[in-house]
Amino acid sequence: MTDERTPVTVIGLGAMGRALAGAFLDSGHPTTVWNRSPGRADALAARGAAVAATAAEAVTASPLVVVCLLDDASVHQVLDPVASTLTGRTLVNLTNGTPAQARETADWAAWHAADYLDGGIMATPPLIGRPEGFILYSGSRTAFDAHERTLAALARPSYLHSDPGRAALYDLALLSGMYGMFGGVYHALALVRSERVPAKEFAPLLEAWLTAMLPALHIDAAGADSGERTDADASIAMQATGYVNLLDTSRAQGVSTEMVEAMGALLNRAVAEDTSDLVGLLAAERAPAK
Ligand code: FVH
Repeated sequence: MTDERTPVTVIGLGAMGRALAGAFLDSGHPTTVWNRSPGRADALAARGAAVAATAAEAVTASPLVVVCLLDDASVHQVLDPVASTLTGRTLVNLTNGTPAQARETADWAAWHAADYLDGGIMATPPLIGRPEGFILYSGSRTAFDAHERTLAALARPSYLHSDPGRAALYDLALLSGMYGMFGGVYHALALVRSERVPAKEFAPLLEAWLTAMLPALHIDAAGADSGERTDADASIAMQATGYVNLLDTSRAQGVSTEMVEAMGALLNRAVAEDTSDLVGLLAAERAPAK
């Protein structure tokens, strides 16, 4: 277990990287930062961060190196040329990516004798350093145990699995839930606006409805695991019939149906295949990666 003053390096000073570095500084960690474009470190430097001149200098400044860049390609553009400097350090990659990319980067880090944790940030920059957000980690358990207290400065750390791809899988699945929900929200708001109802007047009802429906996800989750989803309370055939009204009304009122077509198609497929297992229709079962 490290103490709260473990030196840390943050590579990537976009909106999220600046928030991460700021949280480390607030927690008293000696913090070194580096960014491709100069200038983004100025406010952090004023708060006490050391600004490295090169990525190699940044890596060698700390035993714990946190990277938060745009995507997997940018991670490798920055780190591949300085890979040898990672030997003996812990690399924590908080860049959004795929499970396959996480596993490849873990193998790459192991090749360079670096401990590796992949992370999925479930927070926006303003939530970093606050209790509402959390960060999912997978990969080296040893690295997580050694640095858990330091990483807690960013957001509540949650270790998932030794498979480095697990955090990315959960991250993407959680984003899927969020984007699906907001897609429906945007459609709902467009629908009421099409009759000039103030969206702000309708929003509390939408919140109450979504909140009431949310616990149903546990029934769907249990059904997805067992393959024995029943639709006794709300049959799929009934839902498919009612859904036509949603689509027809949208079209009649000039509201784009692009956000809601897919669910209608899935309901129709479930009716055609005589199943209420919507998750089963979507999922292609495959063996766990590791
Ligand atoms: N911001 C958010 O709300 C979300 C919350 C959940 C996690 N995501 C992920 O975090 C990664 C970084 O996101 P960000 O918001 O910091 O993104 P930007 O503000 O656009 O900053 C991007 C940084 O990446 C650098 N960069 C881009 N391409 C390269 C490259 N080829 N070589 C080196 N660095 C590169 C960029 O540098 P610069 O443009 O300032 O020179 C920024 O530092 C991301 O994976 C989110 O999905 C954020």
